Amino acid sequence: MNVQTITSQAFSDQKPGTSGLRKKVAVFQQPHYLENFVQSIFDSIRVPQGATLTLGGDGRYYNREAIQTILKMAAANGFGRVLVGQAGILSTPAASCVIRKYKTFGGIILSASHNPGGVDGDFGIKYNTENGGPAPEKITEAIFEKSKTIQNYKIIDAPDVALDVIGETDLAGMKVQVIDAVADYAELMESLFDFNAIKDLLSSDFRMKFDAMHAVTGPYAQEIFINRLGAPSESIMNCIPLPDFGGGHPDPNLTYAHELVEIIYGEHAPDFGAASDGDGDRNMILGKGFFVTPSDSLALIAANAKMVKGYAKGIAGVARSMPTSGAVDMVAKSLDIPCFETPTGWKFFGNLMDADQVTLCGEESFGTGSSHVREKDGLWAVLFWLNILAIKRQSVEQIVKRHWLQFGRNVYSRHDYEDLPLEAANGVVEHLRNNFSELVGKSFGRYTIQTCDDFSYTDSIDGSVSTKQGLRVLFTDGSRIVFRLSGTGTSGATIRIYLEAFEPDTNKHDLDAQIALAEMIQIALQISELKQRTGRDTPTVIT
Ligand code: G16
Repeated sequence: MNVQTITSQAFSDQKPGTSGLRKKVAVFQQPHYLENFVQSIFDSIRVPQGATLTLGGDGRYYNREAIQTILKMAAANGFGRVLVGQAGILSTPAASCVIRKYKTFGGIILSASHNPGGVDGDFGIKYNTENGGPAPEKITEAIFEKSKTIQNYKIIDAPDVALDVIGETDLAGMKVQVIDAVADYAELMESLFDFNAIKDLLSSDFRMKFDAMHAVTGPYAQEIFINRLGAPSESIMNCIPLPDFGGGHPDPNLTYAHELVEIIYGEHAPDFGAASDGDGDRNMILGKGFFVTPSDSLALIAANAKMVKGYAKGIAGVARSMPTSGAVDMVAKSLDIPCFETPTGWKFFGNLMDADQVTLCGEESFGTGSSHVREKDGLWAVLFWLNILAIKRQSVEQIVKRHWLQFGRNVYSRHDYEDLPLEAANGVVEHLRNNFSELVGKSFGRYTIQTCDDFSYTDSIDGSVSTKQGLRVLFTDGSRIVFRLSGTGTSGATIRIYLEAFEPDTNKHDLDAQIALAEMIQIALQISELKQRTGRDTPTVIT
């Protein structure tokens, strides 16, 4: 094998965020940039000779080029086989499924998730370990440290490998196996959900609309909803993956999935709507003219899990990220199962699932999942809802409102202030942090602050500690405001303000969240001095 060792400079900006390294495409196109990060991964994980790697991405611009580079580097670094999704495409949950099913030595996933793509958009890369989940902090830190000092990388000199046809190719002694990951993933879904019951639902007068947002789930949706579940073809939209996602922002929320939102709030709306993001791990659930918050969706899935085939034996426990509402906590309490509160980022759920302490987990950022893989899983959540709907035969709105009647409603909203100057955003956080002691005991109308803290987390399995994971302002009545800097943006800084108030009064369940939380919103702006420090007082996205 003709291995070349290429000398290059180190890059000190390769710090993986909440979900891997994300930068503008142009940054990744700098000479040696991608190669340095990939070599830093390989050096940090100590690849056993002849190991198998999983490789694929969400199909965004630069996916194919990056895959060819990584294949040649994998061959030079001693891998014996690489499983690649057909055409270089793997959704993030499908990658996790493939790593687990074929027991590969981890995988590399190319995606910037919900961030826009195209030549001027974002690109990203992350490493998932053998359990199929995102690498824990100790590995991502090691990769980052390596990337600051690395001097050279290994690559072979060979022509590109054909990736469009299923089959096997030899690359300087390493096998490149192009696989049908859509089939692998669809089989896993069929083992968890009652496809016959969903088929019956979809052949009744029930209508659904799934929006793949021109991202990676298109082919998976076609195979599952249309081919296997027999839904009419108009049940799916934007299902052709495009390198720039059709110019859209593939983030399934009320702002960016506006095409679907207009349909679901319009005349002749279908009964059920759903969307998923760039790499297929996020989901948004909608009923006719009705939005289900991700926090409520998690709670509802947990409450109804036993009626679904793959979870019929019951769930071991649940976990949610700290800013996610406490709705699932209520369900856990009534089921008498443990409920864990972790920092934002899917990687924090992995240890709990590996130790069988948790079956279901979720985040307010449109992520829901279970121990069937080690990533959040957009289509899985959609199928879970369809399975519940197939059994209950009630509307989405009725199901959610009945859930609130039983457990109470956690009124919830997230306000995002995107693309802020970095210094101003850090200033807001520092200002709050420095004022904790003055805030405690302060009253604002009917709200009084009880405590403030900087969330830190100790992993009960491996004892690792993660600090500075978001600022919590807790009120005496159980309401809370959380402030957090996003870890996934690539331009400027994003402040997220999470607002939550528990509402046991069923007469108030119909209130719009923005109205119910109006006072809290004002308190958040006041105590953070957001307007004075950033010049903004209106969020760019409200969910
Ligand atoms: C990533 C992580 C999620 C996390 C989210 C937070 O999502 O995988 O676990 O909740 O980031 O984003 P932010 O730091 O911007 O609030 P994804 O879908 O981008 O991989």
